[in-house]
Amino acid sequence: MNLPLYFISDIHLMDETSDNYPQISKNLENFFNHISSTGGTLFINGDLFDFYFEYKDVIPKKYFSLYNQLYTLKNTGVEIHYILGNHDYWVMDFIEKQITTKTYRDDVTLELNGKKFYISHGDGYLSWDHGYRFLKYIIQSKLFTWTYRLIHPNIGYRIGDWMSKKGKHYDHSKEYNERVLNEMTTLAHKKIRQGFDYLILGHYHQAVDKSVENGKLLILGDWLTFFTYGYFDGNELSLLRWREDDRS
Ligand SMILES: [Mn+2]
Repeated sequence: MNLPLYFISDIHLMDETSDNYPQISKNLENFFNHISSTGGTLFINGDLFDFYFEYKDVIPKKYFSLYNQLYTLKNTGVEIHYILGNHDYWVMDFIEKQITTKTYRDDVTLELNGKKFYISHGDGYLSWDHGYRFLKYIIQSKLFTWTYRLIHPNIGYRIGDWMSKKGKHYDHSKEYNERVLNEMTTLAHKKIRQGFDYLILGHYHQAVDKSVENGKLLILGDWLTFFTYGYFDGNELSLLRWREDDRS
């Protein structure tokens, strides 16, 4: 696996006609161009799309420019590893084979340059969230996916867009963010005691770069308001902010 490693999460890409799409798309394109200029490997920690559902013979056209950007990046020799989030779990072979190098439905572990990484979207880890874990189990089941695939795409996307916008509460209170951070810090201790150096998560829409024992917890922020990314140069892991003016 080529260095450096880049990690992004929670882009929650929506319709090309949505207000912030042109800016987000431009930022992404510049970021991907930067990666192709340095080489390396890109990890997407989930929720790339706000809603994605792929059918056997049909893909959603509204993400065409993103497909093009990722396809171009992949063809420059950059590996793209995509850990599916709760908003984009329903991919099939188009994303798995054409757009990414590898797609994962579970957490990913990796050892590189003597460092052990535990990489996850991060959902389902809150101790109080039993209802969520049950819902996740249902909607990610083969039966649910198979049944949903029978719905006409026009209707399936109507429902999906409605659901994803209904769930749009990405600005959390300070108190909630602190509770989440406490839980993820506990999880980081656990992972580090199991022998990992780094726990890298998305999902929680907060940007955290925190030393835990001899390792680190990174919560990657998002590309809606933070525009942050994880960066591993071979020795150190850090959370950086993508600033257009630094690179133009
Ligand atoms: Mn998520």
